[in-house]
Amino acid sequence: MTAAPFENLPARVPAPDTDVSFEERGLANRNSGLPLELLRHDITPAGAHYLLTHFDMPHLPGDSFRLRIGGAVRTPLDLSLADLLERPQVDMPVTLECAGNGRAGHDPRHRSMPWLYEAVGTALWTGTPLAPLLAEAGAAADVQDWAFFGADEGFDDGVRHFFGRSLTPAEVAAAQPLLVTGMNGAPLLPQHGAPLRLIVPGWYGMASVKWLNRIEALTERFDGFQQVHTYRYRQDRESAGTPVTTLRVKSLMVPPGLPDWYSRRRWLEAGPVTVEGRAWTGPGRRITGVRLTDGSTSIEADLSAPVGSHAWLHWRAVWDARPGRYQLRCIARDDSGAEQPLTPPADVAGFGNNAAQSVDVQVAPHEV
Ligand SMILES: Nc1nc2c(c(=O)[nH]1)N[C@H]1C(S)=C(S)[C@@H](COP(=O)(O)O)O[C@H]1N2
Ligand SMILES: [Mo]
Repeated sequence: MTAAPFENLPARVPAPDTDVSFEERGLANRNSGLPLELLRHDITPAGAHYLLTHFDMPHLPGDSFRLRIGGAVRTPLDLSLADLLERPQVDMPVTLECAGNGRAGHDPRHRSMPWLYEAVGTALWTGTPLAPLLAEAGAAADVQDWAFFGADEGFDDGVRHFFGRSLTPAEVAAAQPLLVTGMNGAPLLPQHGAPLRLIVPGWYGMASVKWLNRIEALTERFDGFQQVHTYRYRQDRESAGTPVTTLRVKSLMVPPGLPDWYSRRRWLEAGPVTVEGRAWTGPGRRITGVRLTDGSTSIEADLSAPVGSHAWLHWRAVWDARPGRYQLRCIARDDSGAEQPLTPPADVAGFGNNAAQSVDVQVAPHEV
């Protein structure tokens, strides 16, 4: 590790309260979330898809762009954007969620991007399958990992690095990642990784490296910062932890009724209310039910078919709203038997928080 190049950085110790720091507000302004009412769309409008960018977004003009595939391969490849566009193209709806989504629901809270619920979206990604290209490069027999690097560079914990992640050959074979140049039928936007990004269906967002310009075959496991120092589930700060990989079962609702501007508390009139939302889970698993509860009664939601094999489904339930104040919660379960917990799973960095959403709703007897 290189020596920390900064002095007196603010400590990223757990915050004992729910107030966010000045630095966290800066992160929140750079990294926008999905306005939950747009959960109504099967495919999230590109401008409303959440964003998470660690460093600065690099500017990579398409005409001079190259993707280099090297390391322990038989045939190193050096590809232009045109080369990639000539390859077979696939359109795939994929639900992407940031592993830190829900972090602000933890107490104490790790100081980082303070997401509530909104770091999720489903885009229609267009790209060419990764695996055939890696096969063309030809991994040496002893390759253990493929490392994927973005063109964006910066520091974290004093360590200078390009954003980089890896997948083992077995993970590549199972996940069927795409090398993506298009989003929702248009060229990839700069903030989503233009001109080229990886999409790893079914994995938390960090695996889907943006501004991808280098792939390396490694004969040992990748030890990059974003692989071994962060994106680990840890019960305490000292432990090595276990890697964050695929999505946990989760659901969200469109908050019903009218919002209060500041508190986001909801107001609605008594009577039947259709509550709708989305649910998703990890690869190879299937959502089997979503339950909507107001604290005393529970309703099983009607489920639509998933938008794709790696994308969320739509659900709806009719709630009989009676005067009073409620915490509405939706709780999804999948065919592995997993169900969303009511409280955040313990994790020091707030990763993988799939605790059921809670929406504060006030039901009035009469119109105001
Ligand atoms: N090069 C690069 N790739 C990256 C990141 C990044 O900061 N740099 N952030 C990752 C994380 S943590 C997430 S959640 C997703 C977010 O993708 P989006 O901004 O297109 O929604 O990109 C991933 N890929
Ligand atoms: Mo993320």
